[in-house]
Amino acid sequence: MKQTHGSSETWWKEGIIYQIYPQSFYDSNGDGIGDLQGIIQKLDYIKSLGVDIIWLNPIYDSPLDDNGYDISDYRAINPIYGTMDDFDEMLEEIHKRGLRLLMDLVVNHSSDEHDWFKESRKSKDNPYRDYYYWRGGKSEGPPNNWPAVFGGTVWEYDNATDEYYLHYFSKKQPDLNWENPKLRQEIVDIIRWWLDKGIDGFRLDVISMISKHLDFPKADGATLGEMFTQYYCNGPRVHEFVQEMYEKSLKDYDVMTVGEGPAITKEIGNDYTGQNRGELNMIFPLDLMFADWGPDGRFDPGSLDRRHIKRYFREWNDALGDDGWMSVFLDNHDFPRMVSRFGNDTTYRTESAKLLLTMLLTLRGTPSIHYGSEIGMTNVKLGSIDRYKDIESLNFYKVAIGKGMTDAEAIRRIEISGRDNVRTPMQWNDSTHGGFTTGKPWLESNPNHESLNVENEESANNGILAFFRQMTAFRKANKAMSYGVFTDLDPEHPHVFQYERKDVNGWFVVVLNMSDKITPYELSESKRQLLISNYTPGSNADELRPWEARIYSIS
Ligand code: ISL
Ligand code: CA
Repeated sequence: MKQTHGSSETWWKEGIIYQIYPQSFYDSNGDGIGDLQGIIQKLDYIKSLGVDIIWLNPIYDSPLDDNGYDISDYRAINPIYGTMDDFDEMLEEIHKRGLRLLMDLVVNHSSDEHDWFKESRKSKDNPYRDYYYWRGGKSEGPPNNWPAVFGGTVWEYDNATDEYYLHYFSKKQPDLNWENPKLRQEIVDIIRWWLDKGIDGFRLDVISMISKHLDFPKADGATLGEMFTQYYCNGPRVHEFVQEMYEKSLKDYDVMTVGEGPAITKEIGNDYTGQNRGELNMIFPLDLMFADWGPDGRFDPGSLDRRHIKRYFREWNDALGDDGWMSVFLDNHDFPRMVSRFGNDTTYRTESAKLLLTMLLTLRGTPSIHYGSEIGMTNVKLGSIDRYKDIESLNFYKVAIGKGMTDAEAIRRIEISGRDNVRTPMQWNDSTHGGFTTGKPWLESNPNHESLNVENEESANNGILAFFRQMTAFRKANKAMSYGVFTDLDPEHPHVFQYERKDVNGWFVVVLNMSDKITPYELSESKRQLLISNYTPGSNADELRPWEARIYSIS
């Protein structure tokens, strides 16, 4: 990871990330679970999209309490996905096609089934005791009153030693103690082990949470969002830890890193990614993903003013300047499908999916596309709780029903915000389960696979897939899309996003009508030539049709 940030050119600024949720991509052996051989079989398809970097959600050994974000062995492949030989073959096939592979590094916590934790819980003087946070209770209760992200408290009582251990997420995800230099060395060793295998980088899960406020103060009535900013994230030693990790491992390799985590705000984005920091190459800023949540978080969804989306990109762009870098994304395995959340997934699904892809591929930052977005996959309505799989939704349901919420209301909220929306099987064709598996899928396929699928898209001329390929090619052909200065040309408009990208290589104006409404709109540049649009050119250039997206080149 050479520290070539700022305006200097490098592959990870020009690349396009394609995210694969391994469980849901393609099942090669009929057990209902996507696997590594399945990914290998689809690499030609992935290559055909014009993307460059595959980001794979965790595939390590894991009891799957949180679908792999609970790792029990950092150097083993979960047998449901295949073997280490399959992995090596996959990596080779990826590289053969000129693609790269990012792995997900989950080192804020491990699984409670990791050997370290099994040892740690045995006794207070076990050599692994300090790999985790153990604290005594206070007057018959836990050490403090902090809420866990997936419900309940962050402290779990353990009988064996009569103490509590810390877990910001589920109780099967105990937090690793980064204060312990031995633990930090273990992580460096794991990173080097994978990099020596030849992978091309990491997405670092909740990296903003690895340093704790060790006094664990009592928090009064704070929401989860407030807990993130005040206590859980950006702890006192976080930068020291990330810098040490970089120094001892990443800096010796030409790989990329993208850091994820709540509360990485605009004010501190460059502390993580600034070119002289010796930390990360880029971040996934999450604030837009949380922007329409109410005080009760994810399952308290509200609506979002389009101006907020514009402001998010504008302000992050200004904040990072020429120093840091970000990835541009509108969904991932944690947040609803972008076309359902930011577009219109019924009347204008095709138009709005294309508009959102246009936005992703013309902003400043490395685009990250979640599998299925290239065909406009949508949220799913499964209707009853026994059909949902995600721990976060299941825990929410239990608590909500316990507090008196009706089943219908709880399901409604899960249908809007739950993470299973973005984890349904990839829709390859119109056969049973969308051609994802010949068996019974681990999570039901979205019934709309009957019409919405890759095969249909491949044969459609004006499909979303063809448009996506056109857009990736456009981005590749024009370096101004990677490096050009971004300027929001109309910050005040309630739903039209008009911006330019400009450098010595080119000058482009992008116009996006983020609305169901026909919108009269006068363009600011007159010497323009229309290059790409999600509609056939109309007679009236000064009127934007619903979800119309246009890219002009300016002379
Ligand atoms: O979705 C959230 C809360 O409802 C976020 O706070 C989310 O938990 C946060 O973005 C961290 O996500 C990552 O770490 C989690 C894992 O469940 C997610 O899948 C992962 O992306 C714990 O490892
Ligand atoms: Ca399988």
